[in-house]
Amino acid sequence: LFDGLTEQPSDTLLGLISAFRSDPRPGKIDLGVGVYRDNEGRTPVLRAVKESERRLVEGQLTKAYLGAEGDVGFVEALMPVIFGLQPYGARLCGLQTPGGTGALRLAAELIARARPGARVWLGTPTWPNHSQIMASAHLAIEEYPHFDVTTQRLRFDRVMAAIEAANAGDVLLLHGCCHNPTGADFDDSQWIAIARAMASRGVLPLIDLAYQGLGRGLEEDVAGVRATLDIVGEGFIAYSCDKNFGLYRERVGALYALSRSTGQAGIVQSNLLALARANWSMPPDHGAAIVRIILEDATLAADWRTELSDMACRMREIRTLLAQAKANLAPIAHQQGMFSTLPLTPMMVARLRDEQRVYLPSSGRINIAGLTRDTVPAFVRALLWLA
Ligand code: PLP
Ligand code: TYF
Repeated sequence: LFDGLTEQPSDTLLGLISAFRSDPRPGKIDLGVGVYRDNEGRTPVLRAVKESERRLVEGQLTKAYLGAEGDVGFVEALMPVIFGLQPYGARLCGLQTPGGTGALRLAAELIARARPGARVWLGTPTWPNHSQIMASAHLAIEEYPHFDVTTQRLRFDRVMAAIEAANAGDVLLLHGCCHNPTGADFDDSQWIAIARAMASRGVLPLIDLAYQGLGRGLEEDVAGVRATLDIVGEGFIAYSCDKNFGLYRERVGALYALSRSTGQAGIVQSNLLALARANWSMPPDHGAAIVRIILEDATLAADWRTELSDMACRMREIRTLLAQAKANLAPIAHQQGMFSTLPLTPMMVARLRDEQRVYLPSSGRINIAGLTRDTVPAFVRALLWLA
């Protein structure tokens, strides 16, 4: 049975975690996997999450099955956070998924089922899992450059050209905010232009929203998402709560689909539920219940917003410090969220690791939250040493 298998590469990002851990050198800096860290280098459980979990443990009376849609209260409580107070009524359906990854997987399978010949357009560089997930769902992938790492310029012209080249029914995968791995987001007027072009070409948006609130702010970060759905009138949001609630290993996500009519939305939902049953049957409950309890309690929700905004603020401060410390890091101050990608070769990345104790993936991506006020100077010195 297993004779036909060949060895597969491991995830290089996740591999960095163990490489960093086993390095005994003091003063080592980890800019690898995308996990938020505070100014002391810790990834603490958020205050509101701790309190919500305490209430959950005390108040939960049963662990009986919920169903393929997961925690409906969670799915609904997130809606105003993502879509605002004028959502789309019954044209919008959604279900809980195992992380944003599960949401992307389900969207991909629904696209393959609804439109077998559809192509998915990916702006590169992007999160490596995007192409794996689309390929696993047997979707054809088309790539175009989203960002030029050498010049640190967003290629808005190329996304517009991709939409022009797409067929009606193709899908454009967009990062809702805090682009992984470049931090290069569209501005509000670019979002509107992209959405109008998609609407006129019949191209469908699949928006990966994994970092809401970690960029400019909870509302600001979804302005482009909302404009796109308003203008195109149809599309998917693959949502992750794993970064903005710090729940990573709990695997908390949701997939929302906006349809053209309420009748169509019912059919879409029934297909999503059938696909979920064939994949994981039902999503894990704990993390979604934590998020629901927070969002349904005004005090806990306010505390979550404060702590989230503190995290975003800290990353903006690091961005400013980097931009001030070295002229060619200036673009970092205008990028959003947890990541930027520096024009470093794999050889340079290896030298940074071996000789300067700085860990990052060979792509040159840095996790901004891996730096603190105190370690920015050492990192900048390491970059100057390279040159
Ligand atoms: N999309 C992007 C761009 C991500 O960086 C991540 C991070 O893991 C995800 C989706 C998936 O999130 P989750 O960990 O909830 O599956
Ligand atoms: O890009 C990152 O670092 C995060 C975490 O297979 C991650 O999105 C990385 C790799 C992976 C799953 C999550």
